[in-house]
Amino acid sequence: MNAALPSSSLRYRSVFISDTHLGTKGCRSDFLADFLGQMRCEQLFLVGDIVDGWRLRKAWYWDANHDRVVRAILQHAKDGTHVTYVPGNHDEMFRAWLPPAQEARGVEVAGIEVRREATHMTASGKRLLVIHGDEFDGVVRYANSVAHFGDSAYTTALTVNRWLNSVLRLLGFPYWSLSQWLKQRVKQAVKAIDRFETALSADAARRGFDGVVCGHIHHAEMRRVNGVLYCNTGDWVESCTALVEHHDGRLELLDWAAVNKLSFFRSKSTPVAAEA
Ligand SMILES: [Mn+2]
Repeated sequence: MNAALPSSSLRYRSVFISDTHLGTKGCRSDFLADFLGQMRCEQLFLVGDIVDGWRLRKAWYWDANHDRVVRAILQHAKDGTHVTYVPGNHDEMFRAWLPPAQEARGVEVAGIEVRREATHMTASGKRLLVIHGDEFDGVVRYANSVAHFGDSAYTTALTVNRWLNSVLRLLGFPYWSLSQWLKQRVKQAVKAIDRFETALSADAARRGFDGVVCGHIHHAEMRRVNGVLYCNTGDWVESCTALVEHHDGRLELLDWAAVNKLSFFRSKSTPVAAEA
């Protein structure tokens, strides 16, 4: 475990990850296990939806890489990294054990501190609120499906649209624009993301924080929103991103897949257990 010597560039003061969704097929546990095994940090924050046990889902999925991820996290704790776990809505079962959000300490489990929310002080003196973000679902009204359309998906959609409309014409139906529908969906998604960022930043500002670190919407971002630093760690289903703090307090969004030129089409190693 963690046998490979980490390159000095993978040493951080703190690392924040969220939305890994362990227990689902979508989790890029292979990439995540590599990242966790290679990096070193003083503080590791697990910002929710780490394990996906949402409403006792029927399609539980676990393979050797999911094991590697869990072992790597426990190893970090053993090696002296302060690991903080802030559960999200998909791992809300852990929330039941916890004292109210603003209490000084959480509950310690296997060397990991589990808390409803956390505060982090950067090396440069910035005070950050660390929360998953689903607390704001009531305020943020999402589009029916907050879809993520990449350029290639969009191009494919347009091709499908041409075929679809040939069929519709043959059957005597009027033209239906998939691209307009998709554009509308994307617009709604962008608006929802904006509402989320605004709501969290406003709350962090109201509570006197310099910034907020969150997850939940699977959209990695680091930007100033109304004078507050808004950081979203992204996810390990699609983006494979982490927020890292360098030793001088500098924050950076690390795109693990891009840095390592990983292909999302690469198949994962053979699963040891898979249940549908
Ligand atoms: Mn979530």
